[in-house]
Amino acid sequence: MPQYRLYYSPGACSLAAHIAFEELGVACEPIRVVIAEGQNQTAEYLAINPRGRVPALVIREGGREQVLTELSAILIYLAQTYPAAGLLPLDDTLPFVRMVEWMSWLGSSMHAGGVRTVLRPDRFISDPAAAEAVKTRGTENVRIGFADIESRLHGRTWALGEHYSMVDAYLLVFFRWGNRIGLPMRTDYPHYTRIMDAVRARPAVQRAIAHEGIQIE
Ligand SMILES: N[C@@H](CCC(=O)N[C@@H](CS)C(=O)NCC(=O)O)C(=O)O
Repeated sequence: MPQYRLYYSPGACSLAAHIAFEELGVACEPIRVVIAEGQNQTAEYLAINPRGRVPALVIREGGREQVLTELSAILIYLAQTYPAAGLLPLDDTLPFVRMVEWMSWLGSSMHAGGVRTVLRPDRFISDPAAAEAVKTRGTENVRIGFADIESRLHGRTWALGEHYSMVDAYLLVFFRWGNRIGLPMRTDYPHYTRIMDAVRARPAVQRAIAHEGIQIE
């Protein structure tokens, strides 16, 4: 059985990987790397993930350690290593690619090109005077993204249909970020809210949230 260390920052996208471990009940040592305090840029952390990002999963097996980065890769690794838990649909082509479609879009347009422009405009423009304009335009883009999520979740039990999956956990990260950037998530996105309330009600999710010490409105 591999041993795991999961590097996470409270409320970062690493929350979805944290939830995955709680859902699996697989032992994992969660290691806090607080981005707001620059802990992701220390020499110690950069030796683990030179990209300076979380999540990073250290997999220790047979006396050897490997580091896996990128949330979607970590979720697929866990789903495939522990298939009985059904974290993600891996067996049939269409459900599988639907999951890849969600995770690709969340990781790119919604995260790197969306919420990040609002929370970290300094990464997109060096002139602090122009940062506000980046944030404003970024917020508009994020709202377009949330409207798209809302329409896709309409009439669904979970993001992928009848089965809860780690796509729902990933969506919870964005729901919280939406609140953080001041969007009225509960009033503007009722279908998204309904599913996120169901995600939050899961004991595994509550454990991950409590461990990270974060709030989700
Ligand atoms: N594409 C990466 C993105 C990881 C990422 O950007 N994580 C953020 C936290 S949500 C981070 O580590 N930010 C630190 C920084 O940008 O300095 C993934 O999906 O894992």
